[in-house]
Amino acid sequence: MNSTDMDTIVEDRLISRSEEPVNLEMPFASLREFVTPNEKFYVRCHFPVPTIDPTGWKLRIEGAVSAPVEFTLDQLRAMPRHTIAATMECAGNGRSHLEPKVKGVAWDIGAVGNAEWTGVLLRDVLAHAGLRTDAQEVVLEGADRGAIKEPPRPPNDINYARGLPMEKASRDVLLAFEMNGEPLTPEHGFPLRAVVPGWFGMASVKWLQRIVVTTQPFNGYYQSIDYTYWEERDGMPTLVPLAEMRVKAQIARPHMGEVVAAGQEYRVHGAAWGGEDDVAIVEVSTDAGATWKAATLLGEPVKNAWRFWELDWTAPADRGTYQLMARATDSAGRIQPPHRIAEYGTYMINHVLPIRVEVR
Ligand SMILES: Nc1nc2c(c(=O)[nH]1)N[C@H]1C(S)=C(S)[C@@H](COP(=O)(O)O)O[C@H]1N2
Ligand SMILES: [Mo]
Repeated sequence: MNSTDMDTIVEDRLISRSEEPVNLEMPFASLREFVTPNEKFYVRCHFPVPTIDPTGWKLRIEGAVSAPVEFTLDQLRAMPRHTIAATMECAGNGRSHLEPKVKGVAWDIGAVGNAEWTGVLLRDVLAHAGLRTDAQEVVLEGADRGAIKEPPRPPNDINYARGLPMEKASRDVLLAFEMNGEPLTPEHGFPLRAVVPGWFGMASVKWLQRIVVTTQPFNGYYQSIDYTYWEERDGMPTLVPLAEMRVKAQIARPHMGEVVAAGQEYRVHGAAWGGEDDVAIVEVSTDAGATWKAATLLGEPVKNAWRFWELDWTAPADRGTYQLMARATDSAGRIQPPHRIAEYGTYMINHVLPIRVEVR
């Protein structure tokens, strides 16, 4: 093994964060493929994975529509299909790095992946049902259900459900039956899931069974109690449902605590993504944030997908502990914050994360 491979053997297997419900993350240091293979794509579930028989399964559309309709899987597959790329990041990705420690799945930085999703547009399905003029939101309901354990909690079992504003729902949301050319696996939402491009993962409801068009904002559990953050509106802190992803660059190599040989030529690389805007700049600091250098963005930008980047670094001749950092800026000029933003609670962890490297 030459020195470039020192301490760089990383397994491809997903890391288990919990068994029931199943939560798995990708070892981010194993980042190689622009399109994350299905078996390397993180899994985030709130309840046990439901077993769904596709022959009896139907998607029901109801609420503020001309008439309720149902679609079988075959009917959906016969509609005009679209394939889109979308990077999906769990809003809690990076949580284990928060100080002080907070509750929730203790993700490292691998609760993110990029896939090609095939399915039908939500707006085509809504058009079949006919939207009423007073339609305001689109609530997506999954087939998975269970009890919430921590108060404040609804007294009975609930289904996982999330609402979307009509503007987003009728623009680019996909109802996907395929992930990277394969039927969805049970963990990723078989037979049908939503893919909400540019938004944190919680919006992309899996195991879809029902769509309810509402005339009022939906205030379900995962919209009001969980998956919210504090935003200052008219001078008042207001609870707002999480939505768009925040611009972020992550370093895949070196990984936290990696040992690098003194004076070694090292390729620092990783991925960057944001919400609905493209990544414009990635900068890297190899001196704990004192100075920054532009990294090279690789390939061409793909709408709603992450962008790989790299920077050649010569490890210092002096042994010691060094801190590497990456930060991204999107095309709207938004940049990663240097420090944690308290209002984000246990979510939207996009402040600059120092990666400690041991130079020997
Ligand atoms: N029905 C349902 N949909 C869901 C969830 C869930 O628990 N149930 N988890 C959400 C969250 S928090 C994330 S991050 C993504 C993860 O999708 P994945 O497991 O395919 O990576 O699914 C979302 N959709
Ligand atoms: Mo998530």
